[in-house]
Order: sequence, then C-alpha cells, then structure tokens
Amino acid sequence: MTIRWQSAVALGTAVAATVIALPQATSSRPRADVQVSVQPERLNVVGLPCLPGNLTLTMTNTGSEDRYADLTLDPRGPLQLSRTLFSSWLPAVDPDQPVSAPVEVRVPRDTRPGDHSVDLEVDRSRLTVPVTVNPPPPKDPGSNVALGEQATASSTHGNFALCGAVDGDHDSEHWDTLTGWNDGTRAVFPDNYDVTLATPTTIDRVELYTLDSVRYPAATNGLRDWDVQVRSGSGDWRTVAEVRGNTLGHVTSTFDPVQADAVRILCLAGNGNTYSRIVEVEVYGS
Ligand SMILES: [Ca+2]
Repeated sequence: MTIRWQSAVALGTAVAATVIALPQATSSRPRADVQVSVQPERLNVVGLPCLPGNLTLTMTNTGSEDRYADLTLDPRGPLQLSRTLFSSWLPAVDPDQPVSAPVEVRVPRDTRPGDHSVDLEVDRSRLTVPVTVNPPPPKDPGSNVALGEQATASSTHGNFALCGAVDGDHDSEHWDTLTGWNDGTRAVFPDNYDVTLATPTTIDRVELYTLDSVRYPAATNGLRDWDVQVRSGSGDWRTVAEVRGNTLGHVTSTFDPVQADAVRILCLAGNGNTYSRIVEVEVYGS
C-alpha cells in the first residue's frame, strides 16, 4: 500500500508535507517513522538553463530506533535534478534531529511553460512537489542578456554554484548562499567563466561584480586582473577589454559593439592570490 499525498497537495491543504512509513507487514515490529518535508511545497521556475529552482529536503526520524533512509527523487517531464537520491543516517534522538539537503531543479532551454512535478519516495510512501515552468522574461534592448543563460567554467569550487554568477543577484553579502562562482584551483591562474548567449547578440558592455563584502573586501579577496573576451560563430575567443589592478567590487567594461554568441571572463589574477571569484557577470547591448 502506498500513501499518495498528491490530491492533498493539489488542494493546498498539505501544510506539513509529511510521509509516515508504514509498518512492514512481515516485520515483528514496526519500522521507525521517517517524516519528510520539502520547502517550498510548490516550485515556480523559468525556462532558462542556468536559473534553477531550489528545493530543500528534510528527513526526520520520529521513531525510537536509529535507522538509515533513502529518499528517491523522480523528475516528471523535462525537468532535471541535481540529485535523484538523498540518503542519510537518521539517529533516533530527543529532541528530533532533522537532516536536510538541497536539490536544484533545472529546466532545459526551450521547455514549454506548463505544469510538471517531482515525485519523492521514502520507504513505500510518496510525495509530489508541483513544479510550474513559467516563460522566461523577455530580453528587451537594455536588459542583461547573460541572465540565467548557460554558464561553463574551467573549474568550480565544491562549495559554490556554477550558475551563481548569472543568477541575477550581485550582492556580495549573499556570497555564502550559492550566489557566486568561485573557481576550484587555489592559487592557480588563469581560470575562465563563460556564458553562452541564447542567440547571437550585439553587445558593447560587460559589468562584473567580484567579491566585495564587509567581511571579504575586494582589495584582498576580489578579482584583480581579467580579460573580457567574446566569441562569434566558430571563431576563436577575442579580447575586447582588459582590467588590471582592480580593487573594486563592481567594474564596467565598455567596448566597440561586437556580435557575440558567448562571453568569457578570462581570470588572470586575484587579490590575495587565492581564487577567482565572480558574484555576477552582466552583458548588455546598446
Ligand atoms: Ca550572483
């Protein structure tokens, strides 16, 4: 028997998305209970490749026996997940000790807007998270054409998110919450951070936000030297602007209009000689 919570979620009544494991029919004693919750309970995302939605999964052992639990995730439709399994040891302690894990829900380019879902299952109980894919915001003249577009990098530090530098948040005070890119090769340069634009676009300005917070000022933690490069068609990367000796958190590079289908930040040196750190890179046309 499987408990299905879909109907309750659809009616908006499942405030606590809870799954209680059923006693095993063949066992002489019931299994420990595992309570599962997910935040948010309903996800809205837009169809851009580097603007994932984020869910937080939490499992809590509310029973009296320590146990191990496997939470499986099954994306429906075109959705892609950063993980399809959340496994954890769940000690039976008082007070309860919840264990949480993040999961990114990604929407491939050209996904049609509509309703999809992610199914979660622990033991034999299932929970469905509705996911609504909304159309991406129109890219008008003057809007940032790098926002949410596919990023790639020479490397990414395990504690940071590749897409963090195109997520629309350029506030360095949010640095610890996955809103920036940090390369993964300490004290080794160059590094590069590339953004592929949705369509070939004439651009003439790149705004780069490097780490510059109260705790981590740019003069000791930000990017110092970099080239702004563009690529068009099958051509090579071409440098259109250079920045050297930077100590600021926000640097604007302007250049003659050029058609580009990808933009690269070629990171040559960082203040403090540790990492390349980009909180946000924005690309504009005139
Ligand atoms: Ca960001």
